[in-house]
Amino acid sequence: MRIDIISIFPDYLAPLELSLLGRARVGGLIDIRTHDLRRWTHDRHHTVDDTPYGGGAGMVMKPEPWGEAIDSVVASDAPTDVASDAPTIVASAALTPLLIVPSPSGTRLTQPMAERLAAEPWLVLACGRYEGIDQRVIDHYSQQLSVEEISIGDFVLNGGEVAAMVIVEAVARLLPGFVGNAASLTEESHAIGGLLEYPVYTKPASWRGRDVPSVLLSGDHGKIAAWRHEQALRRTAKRRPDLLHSSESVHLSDLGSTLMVTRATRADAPELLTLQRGCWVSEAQANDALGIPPLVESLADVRDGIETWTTFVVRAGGRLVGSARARLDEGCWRVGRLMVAPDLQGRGLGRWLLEHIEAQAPPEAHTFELFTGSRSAGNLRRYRKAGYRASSEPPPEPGVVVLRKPRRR
Ligand code: 6GU
Repeated sequence: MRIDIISIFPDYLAPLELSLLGRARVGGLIDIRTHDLRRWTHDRHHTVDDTPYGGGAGMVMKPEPWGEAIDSVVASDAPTDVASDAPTIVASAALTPLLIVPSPSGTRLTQPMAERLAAEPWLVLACGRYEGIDQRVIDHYSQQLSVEEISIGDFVLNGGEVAAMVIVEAVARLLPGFVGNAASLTEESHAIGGLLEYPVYTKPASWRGRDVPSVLLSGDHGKIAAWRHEQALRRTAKRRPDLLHSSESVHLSDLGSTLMVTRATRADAPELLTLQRGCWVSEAQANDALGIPPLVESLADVRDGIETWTTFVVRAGGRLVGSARARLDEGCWRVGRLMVAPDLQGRGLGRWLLEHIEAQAPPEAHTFELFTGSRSAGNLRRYRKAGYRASSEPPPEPGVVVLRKPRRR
């Protein structure tokens, strides 16, 4: 990935040379180039700001230096394959960067946003100072590039540089190869079901009279997982109740017990049959299709399904409350039979299951695919929100819509 950062204080960005980020730069994983905006001024004082039209306090950054700077960076050589130091050959259409303008008035940076940015080949960050950059710069580049104004939180900094460093760090660490242990990425705060991370402990077992919670020394991994989950929920409820109430999180506390997710076995077939019938009635009614497979399959069919698909079941206090399955078909991870018990719908469990089944895709999978009834408005909305878009492929059967989403690495 290439990242260009334009600022009147390029020295402010020196920490980007340190630690893991510095190593990723030296190793060629990421090509960060900083630029001094004043290079694109032409007066003796290298003026970059002026008073605001309409009056008011503070200064506004002039459009001309920004225009020249961004034009020059965008027109510079396309991102290079820094690992080999050889320029990447860009076929026909020239690569254009995503332009990011850090601003307290921007959209708030979130982990899903960082993940989306990490999939871009080239980012240009334009760090404003003072009261901001003349709006015409943003309007002008919005016509030729994707432009995003991004805030890192509800507070005000003196300029975009620190925010740019926050954005760069949040994005760079998601690049494949940035951190050795990929599991440490998926288990951290905001990555699992929208919950904050549980508290962690290391040796010694007793410190200044405080003991590590005994469950962590028990060696019982089931109990440890349940305890950590409980702690994560408590923390989230106390510190960030907004996360529990957002549709992104699994509102597990309402389910009255810890959820257990396991690979389905033949023994799950009877309950799965019951659950899928309960779940597909409304789908069948909405689409006027009472003969759909989930409603008419026999117990033997469900057993066969478990054996031919990677199937997961979710249990709450022993009760089977959800399931999803998938299998690989020519690079496509086909997801199906996503279901949540009717009385537990609307709490994010379906979304969690979808993310879980997506995460099981083998490395060869480049696309996720699923389908739903063309009149199942709720499903269509939920899948759209999860990044799926209708595909132009002919549907496997009439009355359904095939939805796809490219896999993000
Ligand atoms: Cl991106 N810039 C500035 N100046 N202040 C901020 C911010 C950005 N995000 C939060 N506060």
